[in-house]
Amino acid sequence: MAPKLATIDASEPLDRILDAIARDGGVIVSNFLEPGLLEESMRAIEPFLSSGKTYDPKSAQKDLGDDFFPEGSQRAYGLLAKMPEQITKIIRLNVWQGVMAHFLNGEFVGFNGANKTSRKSGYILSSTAAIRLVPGAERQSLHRDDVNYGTGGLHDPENPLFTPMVGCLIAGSRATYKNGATAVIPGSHLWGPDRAPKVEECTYAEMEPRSALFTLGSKYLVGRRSQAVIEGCELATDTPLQFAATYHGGGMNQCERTDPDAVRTLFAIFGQRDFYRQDQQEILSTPIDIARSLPDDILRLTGYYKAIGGVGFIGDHQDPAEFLHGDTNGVGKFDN
Ligand SMILES: O=C(O)CCC(=O)C(=O)O
Ligand SMILES: [Fe+2]
Repeated sequence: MAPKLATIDASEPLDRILDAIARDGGVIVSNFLEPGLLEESMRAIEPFLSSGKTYDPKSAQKDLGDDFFPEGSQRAYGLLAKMPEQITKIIRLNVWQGVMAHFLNGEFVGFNGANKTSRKSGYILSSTAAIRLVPGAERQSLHRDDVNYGTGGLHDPENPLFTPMVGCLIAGSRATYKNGATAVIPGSHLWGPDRAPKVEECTYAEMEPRSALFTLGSKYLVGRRSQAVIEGCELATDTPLQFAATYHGGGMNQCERTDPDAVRTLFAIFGQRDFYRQDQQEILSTPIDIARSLPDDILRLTGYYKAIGGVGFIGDHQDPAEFLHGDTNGVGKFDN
């Protein structure tokens, strides 16, 4: 098993948290939530998970492969609609904002006529979900969260840790090795693309409730400057290459139902760079009745279907187009 990820208390200087993420690709932040906010969050999400219905990994999410989401997990998406007060408080936390700002804000320089201008970009919510593992839940395959973006052509030599998104998994319950704590390979954000992750290389992000695991979902950009740190890949000397981020995946829940920690619940509250979206919000700009009358090829060109990697999903990883036609469907009306 790999050495454990660093655990740093939320009250520590933010730089310690940022340095650990840059070094290891991930960190556990203890006391990330106040006790009251955890209790509220668990109360708010319970009705959406307590049906006991486990997630059918073959229902809609094909983009990342049939087995991306393991058998035996329960998932509730779109948390801003399900627990708006609590998500509001969480994404206002200094640590959440500080980590997102550090890894996701950018600065771009260009000319507007003769004027050289510098503009800053920011971050927004990428996706939200509550993920519960019940006894018998299987291990998730080890993956890098940036796979959905496929940002293969991007290059920012000034920022070798360029990342489209950052993962944040908050422990709603205890997360133990036995109940399926997230497996993480520290340092794997520095690996080349040809190195396969192995279960033996993982550590497990065991957390007390209220802690949070941050992981990079980055493309690691590699030019000559940083070759020395790359393992498992031969590099042409002056070719900038991009590598992706920290390998991780949900663990396996090996508990008996009677175990006091039998159920593992995490809140995933991911952030992403704010420019990864359409320039004009065509979907919000188009009344639903007009959208319903548009042919499929136009809907596809307009963004009513997910990108190849799966970004742009709605509900249970479905294409937005699926929600246009059903009587009971419509904007904001989803099961998940
Ligand atoms: O359930 C977990 O511990 C991790 C989930 C995850 O990595 C994901 O769904 O992308
Ligand atoms: Fe993930």
